[in-house]
Amino acid sequence: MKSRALVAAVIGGVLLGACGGSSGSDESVEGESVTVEMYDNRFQYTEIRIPLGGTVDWLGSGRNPHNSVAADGSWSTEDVFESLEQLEGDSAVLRYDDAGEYVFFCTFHGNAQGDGMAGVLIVEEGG
Ligand SMILES: [Cu+2]
Repeated sequence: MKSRALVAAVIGGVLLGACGGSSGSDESVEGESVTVEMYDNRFQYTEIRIPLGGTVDWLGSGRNPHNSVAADGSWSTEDVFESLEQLEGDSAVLRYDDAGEYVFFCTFHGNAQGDGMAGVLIVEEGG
């Protein structure tokens, strides 16, 4: 088990390296219903854009428990998952009906200042 985890970690490192250039803008996604995997220990996307009424499926995809919580306290995956500990395969779909720009973070691996496991969700008003 231990060596297997190590191999997975090495492969992950290679894949990350292959992606190259951490310009900061290559981790963004846009859509009406977006899935964001919560890895160990980072979000798949750090900038997410959805229209008003759009959804985000916050999906556990690591060995550690994760969650996504708005820094301003306006929403949390706990609202629908009823726990802050989402493990691999645990899904929490949230619908956003208030436009705004929300800093979000994982309470275990980030903070409300946007450090560590964190990102920005932008809910855009329709035209
Ligand atoms: Cu986390």
